[in-house]
Amino acid sequence: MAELKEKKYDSSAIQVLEGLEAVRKRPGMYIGSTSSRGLHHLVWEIVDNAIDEALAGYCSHIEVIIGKENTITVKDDGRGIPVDIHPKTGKSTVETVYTVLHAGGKFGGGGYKVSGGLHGVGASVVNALSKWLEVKVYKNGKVYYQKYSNGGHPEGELEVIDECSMDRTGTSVRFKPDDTIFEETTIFDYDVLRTRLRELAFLNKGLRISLYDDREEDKKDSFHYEGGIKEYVEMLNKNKNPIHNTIIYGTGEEKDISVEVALQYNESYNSSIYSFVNNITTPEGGTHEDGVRRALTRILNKYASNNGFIKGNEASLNGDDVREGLTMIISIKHPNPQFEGQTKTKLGNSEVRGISDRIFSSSFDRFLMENPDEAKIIVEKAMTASRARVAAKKARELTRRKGDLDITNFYGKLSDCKSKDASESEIFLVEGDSAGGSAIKGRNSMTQAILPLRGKILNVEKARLDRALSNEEIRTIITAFGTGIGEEFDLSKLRYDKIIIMTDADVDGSHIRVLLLTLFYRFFRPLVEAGHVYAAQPPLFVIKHGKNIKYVLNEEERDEYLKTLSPNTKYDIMRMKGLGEMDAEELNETTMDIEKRVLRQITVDDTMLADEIFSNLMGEEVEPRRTFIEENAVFAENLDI
Ligand code: 28F
Repeated sequence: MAELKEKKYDSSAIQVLEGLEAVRKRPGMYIGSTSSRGLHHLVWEIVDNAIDEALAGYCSHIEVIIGKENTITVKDDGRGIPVDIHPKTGKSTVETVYTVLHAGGKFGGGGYKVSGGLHGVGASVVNALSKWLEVKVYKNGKVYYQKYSNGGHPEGELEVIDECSMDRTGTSVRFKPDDTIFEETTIFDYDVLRTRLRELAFLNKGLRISLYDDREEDKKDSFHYEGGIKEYVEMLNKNKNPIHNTIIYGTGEEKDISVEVALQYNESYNSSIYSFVNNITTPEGGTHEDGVRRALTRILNKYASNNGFIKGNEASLNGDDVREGLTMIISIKHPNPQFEGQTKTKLGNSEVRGISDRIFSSSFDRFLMENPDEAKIIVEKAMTASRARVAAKKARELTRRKGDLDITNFYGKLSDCKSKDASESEIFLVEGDSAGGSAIKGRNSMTQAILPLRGKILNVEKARLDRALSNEEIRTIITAFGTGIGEEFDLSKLRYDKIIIMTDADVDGSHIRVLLLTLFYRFFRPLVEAGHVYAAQPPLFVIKHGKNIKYVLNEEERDEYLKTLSPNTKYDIMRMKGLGEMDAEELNETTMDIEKRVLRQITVDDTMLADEIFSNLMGEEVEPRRTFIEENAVFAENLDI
């Protein structure tokens, strides 16, 4: 009997090491990547366990500390991980949680794991990818301690190292990521941690989450929201001019599924809807979002027609109408979520549609009844949107008809490429006629189309679709892309694989670039999301020595190049003022030739941040826009250009 037990323990110990070794072999499979994103994922795995303890009702404060040497400490004041022997592994539960793969899910028994990062793989994965990890548990008036090193190997058993008062309970974990795994970087980004921890505090009302950065003096934040997602909506709408005071809020529970919705309308024409399942963002939406959207349209239509807002033969409100200027957060907690879609971020559980519809519609209905003044403001905003939509449709039809007449005008502008194969074709949107002229001469006419932009591009942050369609430059761009716009948008009709913005490296150039990006982000977002949008990078300096001409992109490259020259080389450096300074051949060499150029792909990783940037930069307020255009580097950083 004893022998059998011994054997069992041995084999499970070997399995443990093999499990953690597998994580070290293919870290990407467990944490997505070993880039900065993967590094931060380690923190989320540990924080998620603390959040679970909070959701179970036992933890009210979570602290995260970035240590001087880029270690991370996470503490909670929950019950503390159990220290007794785990029946399935023969080791303490603490050691089980930290060394057995998927311990969180597998050993959970009873209570379910509701939070969990995108991967939700558990604490043992963090241990496997750390140089060392220490865990302290405060429980039973004692402080328990265990340390692991070199990817999860216990240095000893779980032991009692100190005493504490009987009412002190909780778990504290400190770890140092393994720099042989995270080769790119092991430096934690305060703002990345801050943004997500704040979000977790919004999503879990009443929970306090604090962040400290020991690498710098006095760098700390503490987040605690009694109003939860209501306060989240308030923050998101702060710079967007809300059109009514109350933040509408609905909550309820059905069949172990809890639903929370908060919303408020602002002056803008965009909608910002963010949904979450078990604290995980669901950018592709899903049944929870469907249910709430459906209810929003139905309830507003009912209210509008019962109260005489929809006149005569006027059209009823559609989804786009009721979402104009809407900021909304939907947060549900589900014991068994099923994720679907390309990136597995779309909720699939069909029962959730009806549940979220019922819970939201009853509170929204009541709000409209009880607040007629605010209801009127909201319904009238949607009615205006509806009328504008009808007008936009007419404008589009007009564009199409006028388009026939305009076609010579259009083709006069676009120098199309010969190839009709979209996968090899690209279009350069070029600032100004003179650069446009050089680009036409310098291009590869087989695959490269040139569209010079002469007129001003409308700032669509301040315009509805119908006005955007009346702007000639925008109409030309839409015609060239071939995709259509608004309700008619069809990505499969895109005529070019790459849309390349080519502007000067000066203030005017960045202004035009931002206007174009705003247009793409607001009206052609799938283009950006599918990675079709790029910025060309014309050189900033030209270095001439003897017969040699060298173009470089930035100061860094310039200095690098100068170092390679022998000390007695007599050379000239010129700052390039604009695309127009280069002749066709130079432009081709430096900026357009597929073999030699450097393009920046425009990606929008974080839609919430992008939305904030675009609305702050391109909205009504002049000051933030001016500051931005002057310090345009911020844009590159935040938008991950
Ligand atoms: C710093 C990170 O990891 N906090 C945690 C608990 C509390 C329990 C627990 C955790 C039970 C069977 C797995 C305590 N008492 N913070 C944390 N706090 N895990 S992790 O249980 C672990 C599961 O196997 C806990 C009673 N039940 C649960």
